[in-house]
Amino acid sequence: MKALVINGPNLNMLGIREPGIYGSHNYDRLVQICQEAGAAQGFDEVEVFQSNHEGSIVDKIQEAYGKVDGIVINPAAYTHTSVAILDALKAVAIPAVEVHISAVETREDFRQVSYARLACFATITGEGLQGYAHALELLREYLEK
Ligand code: CA2
Repeated sequence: MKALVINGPNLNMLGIREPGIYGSHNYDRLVQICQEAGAAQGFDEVEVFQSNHEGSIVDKIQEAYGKVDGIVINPAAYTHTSVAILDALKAVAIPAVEVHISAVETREDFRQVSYARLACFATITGEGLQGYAHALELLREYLEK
């Protein structure tokens, strides 16, 4: 079983600013959490990808078709704007979990909209970086059924 974790714009800047919202750990720690949690859940491989570019994220989702069993995605700011990422997730129809580090539901109005959520079977918010481990657990449970 292979899982793909996709992170959107600015998540590579984690730990540099806004620790009150996103915590003090950096992006390398996020990658480590995903790889450790993936192994603990029995995934053979967990690829962790980050891009600041919408089209690169769409390309990555398309490339996953036929190669990846499940996706964990934090589209970051593109969560609230990108029909292209939603359409790519729908096109490949790979089981997907949406994850947000912060509790987006308690933040600004513009963060209340999620396009990607419409193609995901679960959403995790407000659990910090451990939300990625939770997402991989939900993905493994879903794939086992
Ligand atoms: O809570 C999340 O995981 C978000 O997806 C993070 C995005 C934000 O636009 C979403 O509304 C919620 C932001 C990603 C990274 O932003 C940083 C900002 C300052 C310093 C470091 C990262």
